Amino acid sequence: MSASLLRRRTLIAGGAGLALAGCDRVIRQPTVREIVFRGEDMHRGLQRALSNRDALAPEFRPDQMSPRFRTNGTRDPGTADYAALRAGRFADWRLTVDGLVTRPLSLSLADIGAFPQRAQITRHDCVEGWSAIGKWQGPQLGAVLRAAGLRDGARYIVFRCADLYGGAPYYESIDLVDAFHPQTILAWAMNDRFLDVGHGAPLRLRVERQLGYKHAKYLMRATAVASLDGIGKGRGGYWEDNVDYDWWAGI
Ligand SMILES: Nc1nc2c(c(=O)[nH]1)N[C@H]1C(S)=C(S)[C@@H](COP(=O)(O)O)O[C@H]1N2
Ligand SMILES: [Mo]
Repeated sequence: MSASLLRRRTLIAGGAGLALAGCDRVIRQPTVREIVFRGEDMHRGLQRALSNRDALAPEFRPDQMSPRFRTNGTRDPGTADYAALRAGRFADWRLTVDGLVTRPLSLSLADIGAFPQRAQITRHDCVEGWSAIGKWQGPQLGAVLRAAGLRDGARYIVFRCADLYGGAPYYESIDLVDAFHPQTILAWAMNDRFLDVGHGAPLRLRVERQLGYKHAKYLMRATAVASLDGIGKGRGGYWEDNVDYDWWAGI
């Protein structure tokens, strides 16, 4: 083997972190240097995973919107309380914003509409394997949380809904990275109309970097908490607690 070929072979072996080059195989223990590089790769991967959480979900053109957007989970909460709110066209509905905030809020739909609005055409991905593209409009959750003023120690926002699962309101939670993500909105409009009952009237969460079950419909309450320990069975959501779905449902 010539000297230059040998150098080349060494380079290949070092660069790829593998002891494999040409037609012969050398089995040996990885060097410290290789182990360190592998660790660095892992570290970088982790960093990427974390910083990617600020990335935007794809947005689509109006002509890409799904002609039909199915409903899933609860299609009507069906409680007397919800029926009364619905009969009054949600004039008496309020979103309670409480927990670790300096100014607890009770927001009407008019209040929700008075925040700066964001509209986005995004793809909804349900864990059950269907997707649909729709247009959503409402204030950024971050703006609402700033109005309430998060207190030190707040780390998660817990949502409680008007529909009941086993007698208790459907609940979900997200951390502050998702809560302040620019595409995380409280949507009162879908496809340029008021949200219908099937899709979560009068208000639902859109948290576009996560799977469908995180997008709580029929919102009644958003609570800032330090920990998910006291919420349900402690995993942060109805499905997480009862069907072992992941709390982090990033897509
Ligand atoms: N309150 C509440 N929110 C919910 C659900 C539910 O049953 N109750 N189902 C979730 C699931 S699994 C999905 S896929 C979406 C479905 O939203 P859609 O009915 O608008 O398609 O809502 C999510 N949010
Ligand atoms: Mo879903």
